Amino acid sequence: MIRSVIKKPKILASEVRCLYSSYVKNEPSAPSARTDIPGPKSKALLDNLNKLQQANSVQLFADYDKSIGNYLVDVDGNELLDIYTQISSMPLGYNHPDLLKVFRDDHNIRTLINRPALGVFPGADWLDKLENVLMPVAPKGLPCITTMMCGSCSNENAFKNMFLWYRKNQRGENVDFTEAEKESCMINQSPGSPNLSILSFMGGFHGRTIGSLSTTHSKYIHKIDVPALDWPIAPFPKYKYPLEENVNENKQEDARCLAEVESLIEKWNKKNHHVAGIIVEPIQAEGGDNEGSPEFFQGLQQIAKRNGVGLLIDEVQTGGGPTGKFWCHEHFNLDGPPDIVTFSKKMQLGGYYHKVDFRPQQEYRIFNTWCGDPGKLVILESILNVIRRDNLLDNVNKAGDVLKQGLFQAEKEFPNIVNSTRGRGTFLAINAKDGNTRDIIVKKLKQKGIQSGGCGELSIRFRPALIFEPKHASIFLDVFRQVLKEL
Ligand code: PSZ
Repeated sequence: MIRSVIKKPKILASEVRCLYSSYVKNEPSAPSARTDIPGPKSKALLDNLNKLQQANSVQLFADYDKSIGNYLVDVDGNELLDIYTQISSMPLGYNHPDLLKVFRDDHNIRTLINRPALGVFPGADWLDKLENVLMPVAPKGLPCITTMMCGSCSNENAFKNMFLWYRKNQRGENVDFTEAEKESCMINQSPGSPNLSILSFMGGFHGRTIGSLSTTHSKYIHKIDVPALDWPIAPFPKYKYPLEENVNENKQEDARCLAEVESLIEKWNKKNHHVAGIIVEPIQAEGGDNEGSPEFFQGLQQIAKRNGVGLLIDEVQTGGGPTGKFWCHEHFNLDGPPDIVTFSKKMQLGGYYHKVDFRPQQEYRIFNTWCGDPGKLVILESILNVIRRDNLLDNVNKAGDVLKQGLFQAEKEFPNIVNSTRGRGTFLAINAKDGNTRDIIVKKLKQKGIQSGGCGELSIRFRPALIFEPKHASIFLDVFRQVLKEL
């Protein structure tokens, strides 16, 4: 889809700016919705897909040949400005020229098709890729890396890692497993399968596999009918906005939640169901973009250290730059690194960084067939090069500023409809006055060519690509204002 400037009879100044200043050329200059969304072609495809599977979560069918930059193009020809980006997973938008080149390279194609079982037969350049792609963006103080597939399996294996670490600390460094442990674990009994737990937070989302689902508490539809582990669940701060006007109350809220964490650890320890680790998102994303203050996270880290409990920060959704720093927890001025940081989404493959102390003592304890995918790592290599070359974190901060100021403005103009603008970088959210209004806003945005998404009960969330520029923020804000006027 080449949009030639020369062939057009009249060129608008804004269009020229769009064509030449974008990180990705040939983006549409504005969103356009030609049909209802989903349009007739999407609807027909959905009818047929529904014969094969429960597919009612599908919003539209996309044309990934035509989608470009910040614009998701659907099969009906609608060009949607995408501020949702595959649930926050497209750092460079669609069909970025640098990524289109990745598999023109023969070695990279061979890397893709000869997919190894990385835990046993890694390729000659695997170490080089880890050292030169994943380690340069490692959170400060975390020198070890374990690669995995998706966010859920990263958290799942990170939990195991925390349990192994906890038991190692109990056992002492060089103590062998006992016969009783070896036998009892085979029938899911202690001492081999110990009664340990992971503390998580109300409103958190960490995945849908059985272990991670027990730490997910955002919506019942994720959990209902599935057995859950009896693990402690602490309250996550719920702040009053605007933050500057509610400093004292929000401080008390931090203290309340931290006290509850400490008391839950004590309670679970007492009933011999010791807490081995804590899992927390730096911003609870699925649960409604609930922020925790730096002080909250500092306090949480102190509690973890004081109690000999591991601290896992889940950066699956926040990692890779959308908050204006590569990792969101860098905003928190922690006293040293967390013990484990999990990632996926924008990082293309899953995995986690961790402290040396969390390294299992025996091989095959954290292991599966693929242990990640080198094919994804060569894509990530290009993504990270583009982020550095084009200074995209700087762009995130600039676009985020425009977007956030515009959202504050919208709150002022429409105080009865929207409130509680919050977030960092372009990882922002705003609340509607109620869930129904939120759903109407998301729907109307879609009909005007904006692909957005809700989270929690009331929130509209912003998850654009790192190539979302101030001009895209302005386009969004214009449409947003129109929608709010129509309500
Ligand atoms: O409904 C779902 O299954 C969704 S919607 C968004 C997600 C999942 N996010 C995934 C996610 C996450 O946001 C955080 C903070 N941690 C873990 C996960 C799980 O990642 P995946 O989906 O790759 O297993």
